[in-house]
Amino acid sequence: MGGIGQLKGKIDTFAPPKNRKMKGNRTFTMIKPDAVADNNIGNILAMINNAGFRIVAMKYTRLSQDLAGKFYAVHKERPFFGELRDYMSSGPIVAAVLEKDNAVEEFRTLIGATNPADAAEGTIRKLYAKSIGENAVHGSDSDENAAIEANFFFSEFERF
Ligand code: IDP
Ligand code: MG
Repeated sequence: MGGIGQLKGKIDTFAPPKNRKMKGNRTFTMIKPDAVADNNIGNILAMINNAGFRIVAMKYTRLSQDLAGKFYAVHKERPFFGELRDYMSSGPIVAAVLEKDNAVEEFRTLIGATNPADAAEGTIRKLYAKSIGENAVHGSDSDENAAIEANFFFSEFERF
């Protein structure tokens, strides 16, 4: 046997062991209009940094109705879509990209359940969210969506 068959074993020796394969190390977040209006930007950023996330990109901005609808297009068939679009365009937000090993999952743990009534003690939503809709922060739900959402707000020159 020759050719590729012979090379295969050699190539495999350069591949990282499967048990060292790590989930993505970046996620995307927004501090939502209710938390910005309540002057909780500083408190929430402190929790994010204290939990070991590094801020890779950040901006203070405001979504139009149209952009809020585009960002949450995945929810357009849900009964709360109109309410969500109105709320997310109702005032300024802080958008940021965060870095940590296994970032998506770790950040979802830090923010807590969508409904603050169900969120664990000490989570951002437990501390600062008002309701299932006005729930203080966004956190990506997968590595793929984290990349899509980060690209929605930031160019490659705005990430460090
Ligand atoms: P998540 O933000 O925890 O991932 P999703 O189910 O993806 O939750 O919903 C996106 C956002 O839509 C929520 O963060 C919240 O702001 C809003 N939302 C979700 N469920 C409801 C609802 O039942 N009523 C009003 N707004 C909702
Ligand atoms: Mg979600």
